Amino acid sequence: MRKRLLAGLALAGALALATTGCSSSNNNAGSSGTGGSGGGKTLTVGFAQTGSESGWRAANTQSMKDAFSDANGFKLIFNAADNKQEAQIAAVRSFINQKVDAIVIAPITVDGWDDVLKEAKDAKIPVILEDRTINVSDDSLYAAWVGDDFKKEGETAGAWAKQTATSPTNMVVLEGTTGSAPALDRATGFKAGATGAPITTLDSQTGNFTRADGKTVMEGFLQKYGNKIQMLFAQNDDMGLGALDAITAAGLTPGKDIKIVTIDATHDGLQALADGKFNYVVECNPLLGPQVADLVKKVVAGESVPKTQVATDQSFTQEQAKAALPDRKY
Ligand code: GZL
Repeated sequence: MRKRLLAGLALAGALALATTGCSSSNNNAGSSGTGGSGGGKTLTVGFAQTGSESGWRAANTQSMKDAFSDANGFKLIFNAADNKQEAQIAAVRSFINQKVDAIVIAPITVDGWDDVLKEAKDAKIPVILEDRTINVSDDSLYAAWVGDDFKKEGETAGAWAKQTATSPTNMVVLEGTTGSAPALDRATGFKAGATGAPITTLDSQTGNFTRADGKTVMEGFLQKYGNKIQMLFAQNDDMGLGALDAITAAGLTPGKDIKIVTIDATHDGLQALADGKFNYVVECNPLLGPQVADLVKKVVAGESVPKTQVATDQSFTQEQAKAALPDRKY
């Protein structure tokens, strides 16, 4: 039976911990040095990031680089795979060949991970997942996952859409990367949250979580449906921001002619919300670095760690965005 760690099953709350007796030892050479924990030596960690597709990703990458610093006892080997899973798997294989002490992956898509994770297990290199979840035949192939509850984010967006659609409403959807956990789970969550709402989905296509593709796909929607479109659900801020250009170019007013709900709550997304161009934004916290670094040290030291850690997310109205913007960290 294929197992999928569904963030939505994770308990609500700040850091839902489902402790297992998970531990790992590895006898890799790693790099010798001082300052790290994990027995005092510097830990060499390979991090396979998705790419640099969005503002959220930039914040997540910075959080990880800040946490996996020399001063914190790490030597970080960073790879961004340009959102190509085959490149990301190749990066993991490279980390295995370099005999790193641990591997961290933000998996681009949910499927295709069994083989390379088995190779890491055979090499006695622990794997920690951050951000996105995966489908695996055996969840002992990774030590732990830290991320956000995508299904809950979708439900929150769907509940807002239901509350907003007081009469029959035509909606279009900009989906995230095809086959990625956030795209799959946010869609599932939105449907659950919007159950019973008079919302008709005219079209739903991937914009690959990028501004450029969000704009291009929205241009296509507008050419096809014009002012029949009354609502846009963009599965991340960046696609929504790209769509703004298309909407205004079509002579329509975003936030008024087309109500817009997005997910991430990056600075630019909250700015669009505060400016009245978006109508509601659900947060997906990218600042996961400290939790992941703590997990890596514990796993390498053979300590028991929680299998899942779920970050807390909030949501924002236009007024809440204006109040939050001055203190936002990303
Ligand atoms: C969500 C993350 C998604 C963001 C996008 O945790 O995987 O990928 O929502 C990012 O902005 O590209």
